[in-house]
Amino acid sequence: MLDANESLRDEALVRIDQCASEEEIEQVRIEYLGRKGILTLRLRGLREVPVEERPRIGEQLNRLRLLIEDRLAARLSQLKKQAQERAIREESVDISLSGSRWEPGRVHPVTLMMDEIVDVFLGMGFEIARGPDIEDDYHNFEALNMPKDHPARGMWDTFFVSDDLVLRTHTSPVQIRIMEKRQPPLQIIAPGAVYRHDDDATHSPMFHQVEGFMVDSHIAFSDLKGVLTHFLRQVFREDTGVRFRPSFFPFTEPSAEVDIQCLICGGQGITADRQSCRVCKGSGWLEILGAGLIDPEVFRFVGYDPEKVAGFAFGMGVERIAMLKYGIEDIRLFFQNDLRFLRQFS
Ligand code: FA5
Repeated sequence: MLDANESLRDEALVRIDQCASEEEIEQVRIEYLGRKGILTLRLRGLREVPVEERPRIGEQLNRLRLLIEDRLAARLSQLKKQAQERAIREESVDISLSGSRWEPGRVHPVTLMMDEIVDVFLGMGFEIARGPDIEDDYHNFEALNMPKDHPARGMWDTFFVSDDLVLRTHTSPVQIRIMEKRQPPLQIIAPGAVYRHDDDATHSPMFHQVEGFMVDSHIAFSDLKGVLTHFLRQVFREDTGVRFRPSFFPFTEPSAEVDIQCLICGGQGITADRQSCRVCKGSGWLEILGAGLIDPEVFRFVGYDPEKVAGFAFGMGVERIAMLKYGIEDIRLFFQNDLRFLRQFS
């Protein structure tokens, strides 16, 4: 009996030493000390041992149980320590490795241009307003004096969302939304994205406009000329020539296209090597925005009395201004995310 217990002890200690995980330790514990474990059964079998032998063998078995319990606990803590050391080793940072480079981000050139434009108008006391990109037919066309089926709507190649909703084709609907809610005097700019079914080197299906308008009791065309001339001379050069050319928009009367003197040929129409200027196509002028005095019909739509108020409005393409300012020939460069292009602006 004593020999049998000794060999049980040797065998159990070897098994414990061989355990390589917490799961294996648990398995060995159940095998020896569980309800039907080898040692548990032996302790229960003491009843069959002759009375005079029982104390000695009982004591031996109890010592064996304590020994197995101790060795299991010791092996378990040894395994945990090893696992911890391995984790520390594996997670440690190798400070001799070269670091990864983080490129600082830059503001997109269209955002830079937009901020510059907005800044000049804030300096003149204008306030910023915004409108929705998905606009209803009424605000995008009808209240801007373009009834349904009117041919003037053809000036804007429209993306339709539904019969009544469009992706706004210009920022002019913001004029209507503000005037519906507020009374003059108003001095507002409305920057934002607009959408047209257009796509070539100078036209993009999504681009940005800055709308501006001023409404009060005595606004004249000379106010429009003063504001826009100041703006253009701030963004371009102080001596930039500015020209107002008669044009047509259904929501302004009279209307004008505003040109600046060509920045490449200095308004000569020919370059230093006596070639016709490619940028202004030999005309010496570059079209930059549309403008005019707000049509009395538009005032009637928003409930203003056209006998009592007057105003001007203008709308410009931000990408076009950036193209002229930085000599960029293809509008698509702004949206292709080529870092070699984008990195040139800061
Ligand atoms: C308008 O959109 C008018 N709402 C502007 C206006 C406002 C006039 C208030 C009078 C009073 P137009 O369609 O011309 O007008 O566009 C204005 C500017 O947007 C153009 O001068 C041009 O710079 C720019 N633009 C027009 N279409 C595109 C396009 N597809 N891609 C990039 N820029 C464009």
